[in-house]
Amino acid sequence: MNILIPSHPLRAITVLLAAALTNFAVPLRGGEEAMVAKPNGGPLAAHLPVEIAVLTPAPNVPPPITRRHEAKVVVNLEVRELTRRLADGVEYTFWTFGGGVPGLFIRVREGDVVEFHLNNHPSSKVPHNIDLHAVTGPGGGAASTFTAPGHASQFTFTALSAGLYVYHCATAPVPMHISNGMYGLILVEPKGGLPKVDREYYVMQGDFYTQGATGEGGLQIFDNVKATDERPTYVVFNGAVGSLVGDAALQAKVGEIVRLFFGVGGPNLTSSFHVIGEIFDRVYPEGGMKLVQENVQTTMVPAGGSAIMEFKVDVPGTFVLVDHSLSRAFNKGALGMLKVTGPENRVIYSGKEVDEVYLGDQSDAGVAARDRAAELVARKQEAIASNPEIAGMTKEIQMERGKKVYLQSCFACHMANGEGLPGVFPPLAKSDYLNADRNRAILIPLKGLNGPITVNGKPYNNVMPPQAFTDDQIADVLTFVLNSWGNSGGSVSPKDVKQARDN
Ligand code: HEC
Ligand SMILES: [Cu+2]
Repeated sequence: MNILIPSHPLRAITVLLAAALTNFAVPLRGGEEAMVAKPNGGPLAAHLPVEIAVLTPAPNVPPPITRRHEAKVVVNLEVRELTRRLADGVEYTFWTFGGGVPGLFIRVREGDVVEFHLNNHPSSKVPHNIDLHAVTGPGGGAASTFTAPGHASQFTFTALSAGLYVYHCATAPVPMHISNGMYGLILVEPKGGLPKVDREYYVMQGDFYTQGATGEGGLQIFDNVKATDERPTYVVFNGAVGSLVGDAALQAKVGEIVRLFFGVGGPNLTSSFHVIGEIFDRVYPEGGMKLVQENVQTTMVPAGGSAIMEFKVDVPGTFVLVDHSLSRAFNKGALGMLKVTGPENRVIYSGKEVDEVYLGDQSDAGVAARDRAAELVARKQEAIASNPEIAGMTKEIQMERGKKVYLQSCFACHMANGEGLPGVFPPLAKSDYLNADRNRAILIPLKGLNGPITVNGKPYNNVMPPQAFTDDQIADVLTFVLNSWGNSGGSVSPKDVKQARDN
């Protein structure tokens, strides 16, 4: 994001806040009060037993709810902005509900009163909120949960209607927040619970828009033109190409009934969801609870929608989950696997394996090739790093890259020429504190810094949040700072940063 040229970080937040609110026709205050207060003036659900919700990362699902009464359920969800693998050799800075894409799975029961806490980690760069489609109220909770970095919000809602619902961030620009991975599922179980099955899994499809073409390596950034044109570079299950293949494939045994909780975060594409070689015995279309369709081959799931599929696995083998708009599956990543083990049943299926035809580069051989290639790339990089001529060029490249990182974050507080802000943000220019101890300096962007320090004879006692950058970026920005504005020089390598991070 490059819309902010703040002279102070708080001003940046105010600008964003104003921008976000103008995009909502919902009164912030009024909505909040209406939901928190009860006619009798007492706190909501004071009479109910209190439970802390178990939240799970995909593809896991929290255990079924066995209680047969209502409860007050406390949900704690933390927003983190994290750089992770999107495809082989491709990194992306995801904005996450709980540390991964999709966000943590939430499971409550019809009639439960949900006390929702949205916490935005201090390392985040922008504010976020949450719109849960399970909520009846302004913005699905968005109006009450707008949360700046380092802040926490709370609101309470009653889960009135059973169903499987998408939740997502609704902070402007909304398509960008969703494109960065800000979606997940909340299941409101019907009062009597769902029928018992042997396995439950959580899968969400999402479309991603990177400035580089599909497969182009390195840290990729969000491309707003492609997003607006709905031309994704990746369409994936569970936040990355290959997140459900190889050792990460879903598992089941012959004879078991599998239930998939499937959602589409979007922001733009619908899914023609299909499992190659299976028929869904039952589908709860659109995540609703009233109609159950039987014997379905492919179910259409809208953006911001969901479906539940149940099927018995009768024969062993690898069953491939796809969006049956198949270019997405074979060229953009919307492909996962369910591996079923157990005895053959020649009556149902004769046994000829077709894995290689269907799986292509996601087959076991493909995954092994990927791992071997990654190992060789790492070895090549090591050999390059130890060549002195290349080392000199590396430093220059680092300086330029580091400047970009500096302008993305540090300058908001330490100012464009590292001069700082008297009494508030210490200078990085000619900083005796910085130059005195390189190893200590590496830790500052990694872990943050607070408490009293003295820089160039002047006292500071403020908080610097940890900076959510990759090891490469932190190495680059420190190298840039150490070689700018009269500092002592030297360089920091990604290896140095990794060492500091691990210690
Ligand atoms: C949100 C504001 C903010 C941002 C962004 C920020 N810092 Fe800081 N930084 C501070 C504050 C405040 C301190 C002093 C903390 C204290 O008082 O203990 C500090 C201290 C430091 C120090 C040690 C003191 C000195 O002046 O030498 C270094 C080095 C530093 N920051 C580097 C960075 C780098 C590099 C970045 C970008 C990757 C960065 N900071 C981003 C606020 C910020
Ligand atoms: Cu957001």
